[in-house]
Amino acid sequence: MNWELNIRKATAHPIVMELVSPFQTSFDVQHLRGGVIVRVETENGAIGWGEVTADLRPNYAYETTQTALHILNEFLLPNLPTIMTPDSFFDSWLKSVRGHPMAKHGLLSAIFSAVAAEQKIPLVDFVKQLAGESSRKEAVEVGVSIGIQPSIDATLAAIQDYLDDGYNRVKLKIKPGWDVDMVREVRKTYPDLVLMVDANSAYTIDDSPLLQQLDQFNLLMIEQPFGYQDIYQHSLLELGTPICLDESLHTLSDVQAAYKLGACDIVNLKPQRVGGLLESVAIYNFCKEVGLTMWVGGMLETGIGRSVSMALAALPQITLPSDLSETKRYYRPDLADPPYSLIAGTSTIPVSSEIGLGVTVDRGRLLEASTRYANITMPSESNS
Ligand code: OSB
Ligand code: MG
Repeated sequence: MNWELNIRKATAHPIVMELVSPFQTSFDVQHLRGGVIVRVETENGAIGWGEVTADLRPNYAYETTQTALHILNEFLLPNLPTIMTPDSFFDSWLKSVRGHPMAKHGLLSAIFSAVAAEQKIPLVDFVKQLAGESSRKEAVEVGVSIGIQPSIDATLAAIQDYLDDGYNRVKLKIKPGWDVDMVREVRKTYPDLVLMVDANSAYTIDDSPLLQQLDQFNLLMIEQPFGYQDIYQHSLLELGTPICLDESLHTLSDVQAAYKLGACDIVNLKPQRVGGLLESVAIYNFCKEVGLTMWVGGMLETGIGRSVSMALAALPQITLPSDLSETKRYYRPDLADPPYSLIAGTSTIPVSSEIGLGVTVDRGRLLEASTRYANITMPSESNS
């Protein structure tokens, strides 16, 4: 695929979004989500948008809203090549910044959605071409990720609400003290539910006997039981339940190492965590070649980031349900329209066929979200 992009202006807008309900994981309880929205404008007048999901606190990953702003404003944006071509992404510009994958993903998303806008094609078809695929889905199979609840009853009620909405795959967050007994109760009530758990790195190899008890519950997978940078210890874990890696996989090379060591059966392909769509597509093609199963992870992103993740999840070899739920489950209102919603009676969400990003950013709501960011001084005071 050939294209050339001439960027006139690129800006980064920090945001704080208010979640419709708090989201609790093994590492945090979240009421607010920080991030940065990137906007690019081309010489031809096309607009592209992207989202950096780096949060107010460095707990899922080391990046924060402020580090992303710093990397974008001081390094990536001032040195943007004036003319971009497919090859120029691998030149010294992107490589000159080590790490900071979420900042890079936000900027690359804005660039690619501007390219799609100029080419007058939906982003999903741009991603399809980037991956070298000849087809893509019209709708994406999705599940819902449910945070740690105050009680078993609250967990069962939350599950029932989402099943009523139409979701048919549920992911439950677990942590030490909130695992085997909780899952047992859920299984009793929902013997046939497609169910999985995500530990967000809360366990160590010494917990292996406890994790083995989860094998009796017929889980689709267990996501990221061990350290956020670990691959080796995951390879030592003997489980009947398939192991999925999230936090540990930062690059294609990590995925290759995990595959070779037998550390993961399933890949959570999260574009934010691997530095954008280019690395995502490289990982996608490796997994396709060796037969590793994939799905696309979420980071409570707004419709802007979600459009990009939806485009990735529309690739044919993403065969498991992705963590890309309905917009109303995160933000009311979102920063972009229209909201993503389930097709009634299914657990699928249609991919946008609009030209470019696929959603329209509401400038007023973006300004409100930026004002919320400006009014936050200490994340530790205001985020809980
Ligand atoms: O571990 O997959 C995760 C949210 C933020 C950071 C990490 C994770 C998550 C989720 C929610 O599980 C996924 C979503 O619905 O966006
Ligand atoms: Mg996860």
